[in-house]
Amino acid sequence: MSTTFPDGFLWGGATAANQLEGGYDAGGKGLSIQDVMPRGILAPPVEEPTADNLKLVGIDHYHRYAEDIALFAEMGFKVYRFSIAWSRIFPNGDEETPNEEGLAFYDALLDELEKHGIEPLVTISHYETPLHLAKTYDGWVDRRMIGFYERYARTLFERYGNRVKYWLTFNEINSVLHAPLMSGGIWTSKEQLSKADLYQAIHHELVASASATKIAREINPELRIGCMILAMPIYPLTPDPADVLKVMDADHGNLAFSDVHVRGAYPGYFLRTLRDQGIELDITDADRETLTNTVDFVSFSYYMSICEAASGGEVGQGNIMGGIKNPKLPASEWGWQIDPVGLRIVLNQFWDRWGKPLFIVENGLGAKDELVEVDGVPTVQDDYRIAYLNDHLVQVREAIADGVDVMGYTWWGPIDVVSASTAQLSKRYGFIYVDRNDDGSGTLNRYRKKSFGWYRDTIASNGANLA
Ligand code: BGP
Repeated sequence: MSTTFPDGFLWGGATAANQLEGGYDAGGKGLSIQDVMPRGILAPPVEEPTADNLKLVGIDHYHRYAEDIALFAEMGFKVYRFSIAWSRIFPNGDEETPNEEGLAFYDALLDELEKHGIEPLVTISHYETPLHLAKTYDGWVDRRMIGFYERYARTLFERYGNRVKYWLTFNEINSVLHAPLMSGGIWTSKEQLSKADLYQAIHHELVASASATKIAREINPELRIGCMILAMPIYPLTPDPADVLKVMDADHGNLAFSDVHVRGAYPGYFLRTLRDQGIELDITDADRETLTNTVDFVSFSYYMSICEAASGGEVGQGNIMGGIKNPKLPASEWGWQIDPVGLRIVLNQFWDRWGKPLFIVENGLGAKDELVEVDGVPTVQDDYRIAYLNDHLVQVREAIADGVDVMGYTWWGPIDVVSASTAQLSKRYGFIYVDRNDDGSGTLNRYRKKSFGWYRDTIASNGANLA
């Protein structure tokens, strides 16, 4: 081991409002797209919230946040990434004034974090566009969304800007290519959506993100704004240059987003993609100017890698976007291929490309857990999760030794939450088990898994316990 984690490394965990809060109509909250997506991205949305939608209650964090944050504190969290439910603050999304009760909820949550000395990291928009904006404006396809988002972001910066330093504008912004409703609030079905509208929506999101960055700096120059992308290293299935070229194209599809976030302008390859498809975007001079408000850091989620090939290969399952299976790698119970070395690879790739501090804001293993009793206390012997965590952190340590500037690491779902893609509770990521099942039954009690103590020791030793 040549080096170790720097002092002040931000260890913690990450969640999203729609996956754990519940209270879907409490405190004046409006409906979000998630309230009508009982099967995640596996099936089209429904008309009304239905009882089979696990997100309506989530894990009842809306009422139990103090208990949950106390458990995070027990693990020694330095940082907690959470998202704000847009429709708690602006129930429809296009109102002039915010909902005070919604704002007060996050004040109370921040009070708990402060009490425990945990730094907040806030995602402004994490897959929870207000339903009204999706249905009335077709989400980000409509330019007016920029104004609604600016008002929402300004409200957050003004209210919490003196106590929240780190902000992320959009969760996994590149996932809109694959999940236009969940990621972009676009009500038109994926099959019906034209490429021109999809790219226009992307443009609006990128402008909104840059505009929020500008607003944040005007309100408080101390604020640090990051972009957030779904990172997935892509390997050629064979050394055939045609496969390598496929990888380059697929990589560009994802990297374009942060190229704009970091460099403030569209890269040539992206403009070519538009030209080749005969798409002319509505990009104003003011938009171009706004895009120059670039981010302070780049954050990303990392779960798996994929392969690409000009032809052949077996298609596997994946995190929103899948790809061709890698014959060299094992997979989780949900078919996501486990690749710790891929994390070191993306950290290096991103650092070499952008030279901005990097923040791993999601990484984790979704698995079926079995609740057992040890000395009369319910727990889960999740050695598989510990192994996943250990192996990925070893690669983070390697990347730091490579010279990469890594700000921190937040494990996805430190407490079991409802899954984004499949809307299940049985796909568990937590160090804390929540007694709730896919049929909605359960006490909602929380239990520490074996990994709880392991992560606590990792944080306490600043990574010195890694195998
Ligand atoms: C990311 C999302 C998260 C989270 C995670 C795990 O794509 O940003 O919201 O849920 O993936 O995915 P899933 O919940 O589908 O297993």
